[in-house]
Amino acid sequence: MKPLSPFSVFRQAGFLMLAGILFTESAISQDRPPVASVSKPNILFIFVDDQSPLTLSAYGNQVCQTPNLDRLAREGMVLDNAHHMGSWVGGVCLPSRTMVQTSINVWRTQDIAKRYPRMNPRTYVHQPRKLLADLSPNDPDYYSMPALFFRAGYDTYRTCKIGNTYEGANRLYLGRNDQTNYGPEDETGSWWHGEQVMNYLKEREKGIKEDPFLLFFGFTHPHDPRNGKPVLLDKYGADNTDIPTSPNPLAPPLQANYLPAHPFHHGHPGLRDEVAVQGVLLKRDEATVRNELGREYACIENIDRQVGRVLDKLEAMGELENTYIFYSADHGIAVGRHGLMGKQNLYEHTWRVPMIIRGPGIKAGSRAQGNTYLMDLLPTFCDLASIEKPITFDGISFKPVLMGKRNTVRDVLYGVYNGGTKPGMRSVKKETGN
Ligand SMILES: [Ca+2]
Repeated sequence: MKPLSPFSVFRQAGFLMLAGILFTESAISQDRPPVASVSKPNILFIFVDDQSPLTLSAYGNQVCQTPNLDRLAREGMVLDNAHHMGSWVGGVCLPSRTMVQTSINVWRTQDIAKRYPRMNPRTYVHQPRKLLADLSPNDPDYYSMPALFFRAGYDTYRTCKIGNTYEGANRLYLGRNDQTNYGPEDETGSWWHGEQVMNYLKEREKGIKEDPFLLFFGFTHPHDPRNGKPVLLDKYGADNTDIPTSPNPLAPPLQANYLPAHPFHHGHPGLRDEVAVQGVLLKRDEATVRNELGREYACIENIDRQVGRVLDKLEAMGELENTYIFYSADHGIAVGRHGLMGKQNLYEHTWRVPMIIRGPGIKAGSRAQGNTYLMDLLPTFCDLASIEKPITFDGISFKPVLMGKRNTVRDVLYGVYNGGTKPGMRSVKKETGN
């Protein structure tokens, strides 16, 4: 069946008329609810690039140290069966991030993901209020995360990487400080993203910002090149440039499903992730893979430190208990499992994503299957913020899971990857559990 564009969906549903009734007034006047919104919860969305849940102690990892994410899990809920839906391109980030910000499914992201070129930091002018004012209900971005939350009276802010992401929504956050940070130093690495959020919270502390907030707290790591901070590289027995020829005993052990080569061709000839990752290239020997794991863990622990800074700040400001915190990644990654390095596959280590949530009404230390996709995040955010769900969403809210009322929100999960040779690969997982 031919994929439906957002516009064709609107037409089929007679949605233009409905949208005219529900949304035209606010689109024209930019009305925002005045005071009632202050009682709404804040949402802090922490979103990292290329991280398998299997790297976190909340999912059984015993080497990578993430005390602040452990705290989130201890004080909140862990979902064991959260997934991204897949990709039609090697840059899995792009459809994934489009799904996150619009709640449309993987096939429909093909219609809009590349509508806008990536931000050029040298020429970019951030003018979200003008763009929001000009948005038509016929435009898919009208129903994107920053636009929906702006109209609901939220202050929206974003920091993340620049490339392979959905620019149609990125440009609509009221505050935006994006930079691509693969460096080992603070100003070129994850600390910089943390510092942007800290600066935002300091402004809020001064009373400059009072509306409830939606913070898109994104990181560039642990996507490669995994240039860890020297002190953390030492801890995990890894080196950014001097790749060992024999395993460093301090490096993380190989995973149980490590293979020196994939048993058959993965279906994507010349794929960057499988042939050109800095420090790895075509090598899959133990020393190289363990070094790369050490670099990955160093990057993850550094992200954890930034999460800790922000959690402590929210707590000191008295905002923590009114804030829903979500931690997830745009997809998982192999890093040696099954002889692969990349994310262009549908093994569990890649198809699944971390999903840890803390917030009002969520039982501390709880766990559920969930059976969620990343495109369910926006409907869940809307549900928690009492924002009406537009008809454009393909995802569904998993608030009932967060509140302990259900274990899953669907029984069957589908995954796809066809960014390489066609027709590509598919995965179906049936897991009941309600
Ligand atoms: Ca990614």
